[in-house]
Amino acid sequence: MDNGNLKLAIQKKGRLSDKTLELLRLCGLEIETYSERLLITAGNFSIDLLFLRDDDIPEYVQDGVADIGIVGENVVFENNADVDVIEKLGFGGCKLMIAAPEEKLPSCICDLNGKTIATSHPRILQKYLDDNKINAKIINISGSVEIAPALGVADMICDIVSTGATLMMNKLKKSFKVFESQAVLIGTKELKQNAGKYAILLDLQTRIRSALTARNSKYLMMNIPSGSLDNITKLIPSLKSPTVLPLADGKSLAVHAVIPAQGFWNIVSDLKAAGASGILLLQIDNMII
Ligand code: PRT
Ligand code: ZN
Repeated sequence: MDNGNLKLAIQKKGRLSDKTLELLRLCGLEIETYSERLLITAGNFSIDLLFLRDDDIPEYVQDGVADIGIVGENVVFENNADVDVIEKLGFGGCKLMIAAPEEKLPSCICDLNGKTIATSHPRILQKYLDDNKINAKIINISGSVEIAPALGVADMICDIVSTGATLMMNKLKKSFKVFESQAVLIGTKELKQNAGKYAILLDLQTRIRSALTARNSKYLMMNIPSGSLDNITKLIPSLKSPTVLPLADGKSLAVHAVIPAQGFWNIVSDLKAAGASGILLLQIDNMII
């Protein structure tokens, strides 16, 4: 029986599981440790979580068994699933790359003609080859693709690369990038027709965007001599104009600002040189946007 809750499919156990649960908790969902259960309801939100193998998620969402899902973009495209990609989630980033032993490394894409390429992403690879008018043979392997050249099964591989350590261990070198992926929120095409569930999705989407913006931002606090306010505000890559408060000593100000997380270390020495002291950088859990 449909209880009216939005059904969200997530990876049960794998590379996306921890980050997915972390994001959902940042969105305010209460999720108890799920152990071996396949379905749980969030404590305080009208969402049921379905724990699945990642390969099954696009189809479950396409067929409406789950309303939405969190899965790698590569899996969505590989399964050719008829779903909407609602939001990119900024984790689980990886690249699907052609890699080969040094002596067989292609120097131009035309070198792939006539070659045998092992992959667990045959559909994405075939599209890439077609787009580039290359005629190569694809061997579909479900796991341990990286050992195919050493076994003589294929000339090269097309596999997911994140740090590159697996390629190095197998004496393979990267060549062309076939696809770039990250975790995405997907939804069934029929979702808008269910007003109740669609409203829950919009609420969840606002929370996800707030959590993602917060993750990329920090709250900067510092004290500065009153005379250096102009100099200092020019240095801060603030998302909004900073908050400035007078301190009790009559000659200093406290300056607070939300800044992009990445740029902070580039401005620290300039802030200090301009007289800033007591610099604090705080994590932000959520930013309502
Ligand atoms: O059991 P289930 O079917 O649910 O999981 P799975 O084993 O099929 O997938 P899983 O958990 O390994 O990966 C889930 C998703 O994470 C993938 O679909 C990608 O979207 C994303 N992702 C991010 C990765 C990687 N990084 C990654 N490095 N998926 C796989 N890898 C593998 C890759 O296949 C290769 O064997 O890691 C190896 C390369 O890693 P590096 O760091 O050595 O380059
Ligand atoms: Zn899988």
